[in-house]
Amino acid sequence: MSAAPSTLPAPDLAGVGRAFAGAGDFISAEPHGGGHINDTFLATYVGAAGPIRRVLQRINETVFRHVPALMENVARVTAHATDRLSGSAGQRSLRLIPAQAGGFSHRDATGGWWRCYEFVAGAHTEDHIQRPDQARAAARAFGEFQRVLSDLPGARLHETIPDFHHTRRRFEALQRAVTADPLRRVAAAREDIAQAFGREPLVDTMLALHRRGVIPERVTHNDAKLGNVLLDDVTGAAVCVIDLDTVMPGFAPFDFGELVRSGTSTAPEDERDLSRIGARRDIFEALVEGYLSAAGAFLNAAEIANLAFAGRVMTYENGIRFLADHLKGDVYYKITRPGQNLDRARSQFALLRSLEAQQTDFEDIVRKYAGSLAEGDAIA
Ligand code: GN1
Ligand code: MG
Repeated sequence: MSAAPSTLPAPDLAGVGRAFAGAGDFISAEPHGGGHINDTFLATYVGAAGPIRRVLQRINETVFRHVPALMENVARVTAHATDRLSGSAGQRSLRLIPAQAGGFSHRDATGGWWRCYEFVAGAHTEDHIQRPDQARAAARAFGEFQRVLSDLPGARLHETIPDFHHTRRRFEALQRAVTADPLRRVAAAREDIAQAFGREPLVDTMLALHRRGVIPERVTHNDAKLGNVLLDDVTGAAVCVIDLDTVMPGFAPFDFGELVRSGTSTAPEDERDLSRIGARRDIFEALVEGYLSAAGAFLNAAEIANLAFAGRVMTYENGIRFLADHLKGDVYYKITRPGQNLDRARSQFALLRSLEAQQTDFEDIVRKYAGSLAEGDAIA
């Protein structure tokens, strides 16, 4: 679930398909995958050696305002990751196909921006973590993704959505929504707003650790969930991290935290029966094991010490985003029934309470897999 998809005119897929470099003759393209933000198509070409498939994607400019900057990020990140992962038997990187006219994007006659990726065969996505092996695979994949990008050379990446995980700014947005109350929804959400405001201490900790030089800025994915990893059809192993539009500067623990938020709950994101919501310990443990097996080598002690905490922050941040959107009239997250964003906010706060209740245990799990943490790195 996510921002509303684009409502652009039906694309000239053949024209778009031909705009990218040499795969033979364009045959056809059909909608592909379950993404809610961009429009994605699987295209078939026929080349000298037989059929070739590619992924064509129209980028949602309502969500991503500055496509050239976004594409510069994606091109740098995929080139570097491809280089770092080449020769390894495990994970690979998405690879962009150049446009015939140069660069990696094509602007169609209606002004829409397109890009083209190599198709990764023999792999699929799964929406929700149900088993520890999925959690381990996904967390390892994002750890590996961060690891190979930890030495990305050159300038800081562009912020494709400014302040995306700036929890203080998200908190301020909620405050503004409460004050404006454009749809008179505040009265019925008093309890939820009180929960949100009562947890304000969660807001600044990571930012303060960053300002003190304790938590570094790195290249992070920023939407780390199982659904953004291609899994091998046969073995279930992670093959490739996808959905790279939000790859930008961030804090490594927040990717882990987003895996915790999106993956540990016993119930769906919009569950209304709060008694059904809890954070699964077995999934949390598998996330820690998988993530640290890849990222443990480059993270500093403070980042590791704040992994469990980051799970609480990301759960809180998503909760206040859903709540603010409910108060504003569901302008960002699509809903399929009235009150769904309020339900989502409530489910996030219920998950947060469960994470809080298991805080000591979960921090012990991190310590167990991290070996010894340096003294003095406060677990917030
Ligand atoms: C959106 O579309 P999806 O599910 O990958 C959102 C995430 C939220 C998530 C909550 C660009 O992601 O930040 O965590 O919904 N992505 C954007 O379900 O806002
Ligand atoms: Mg996605």
